[in-house]
Amino acid sequence: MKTVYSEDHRLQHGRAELNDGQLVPCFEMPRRAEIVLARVRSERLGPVVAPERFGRAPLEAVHRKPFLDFLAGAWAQWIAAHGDCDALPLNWLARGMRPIEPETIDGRLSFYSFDAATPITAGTWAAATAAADCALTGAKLVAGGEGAAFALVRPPGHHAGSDFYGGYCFLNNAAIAAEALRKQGAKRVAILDVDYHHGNGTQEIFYRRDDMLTVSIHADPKQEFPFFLGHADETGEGKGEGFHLNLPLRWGADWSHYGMAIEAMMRRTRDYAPDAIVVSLGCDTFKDDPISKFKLTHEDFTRIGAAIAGAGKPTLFVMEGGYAVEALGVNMVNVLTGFEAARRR
Ligand code: OKP
Ligand code: ZN
Repeated sequence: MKTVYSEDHRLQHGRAELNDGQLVPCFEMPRRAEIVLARVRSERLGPVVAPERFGRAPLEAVHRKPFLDFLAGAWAQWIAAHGDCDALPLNWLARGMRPIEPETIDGRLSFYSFDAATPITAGTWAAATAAADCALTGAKLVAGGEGAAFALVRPPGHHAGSDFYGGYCFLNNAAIAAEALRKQGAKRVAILDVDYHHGNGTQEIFYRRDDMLTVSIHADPKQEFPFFLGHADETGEGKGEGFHLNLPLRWGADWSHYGMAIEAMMRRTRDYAPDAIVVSLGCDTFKDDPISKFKLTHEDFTRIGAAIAGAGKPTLFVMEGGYAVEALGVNMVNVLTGFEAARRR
């Protein structure tokens, strides 16, 4: 399969995030993409192609305009107020407070974000839009009959919602690509999220819709970030009721648990009979991931790819998390080669 990649991901290189009570170097770093690219090349997955530029319209199909305006202009407003250091929020709304957008940059960061792990830097907007363009290029390849494609992107996207950012995510690359696939003729699209963390942004964006199935396997929000979405009883609202499936697993889950969740994910996907699949591909389920508590092995990622191939649908893989950086190339590409090997059978 083709890999869509842009070097512009390097423009997002935040210095620090708040983790376990300390400001630590960002886990979401440029080297993540570089190690995956090296593995794509050494395993001869297929050609690496540059993205086309799609502009604002496909972003506006998923995100609210005021939020996009905020993201595009946040750095300029931050540097005018505080000088050249990464922009992080310091407080958020709680129950009883009013969601009125403040004027100052500190207030606006608080208004549009949900964590202190997602620094806005000079290159954030350029990097995030390049990632969205890669996902959109992948969607175009898949809509054009490619069978499968891989958008090798960072920053990731699945925590970004219609009007909020957080969890290292600014624009929801997978959601933007899924919406583009709908506009290019797919009647139903399934978004399968196998990142360790719940895809809260993706779910929020499509929660009232029945033309997008969302399925997420993730650490139980009673134990894990993002904490406030991803429970098993969340199944959709309005006509979206029954088109959103959450499969939370407890800390310590290994293939004996994860494999059953993958089977449930693929059963629901087959019932839905989508015209295309978008995979939010996180490999932070790996046993050595520094911020996660699942126990998947290198081989388990091959199994995930094979299971997804079983649906037999045009499939776009969009990179999300994975912070055991040295192992990330092997784990990501194992999913993709596992998919291709199973599809050839
Ligand atoms: C982004 B993606 C753990 C803190 C978690 C944010 C995690 C964002 C994950 N001590 N901080 O889903 O991989
Ligand atoms: Zn994750």
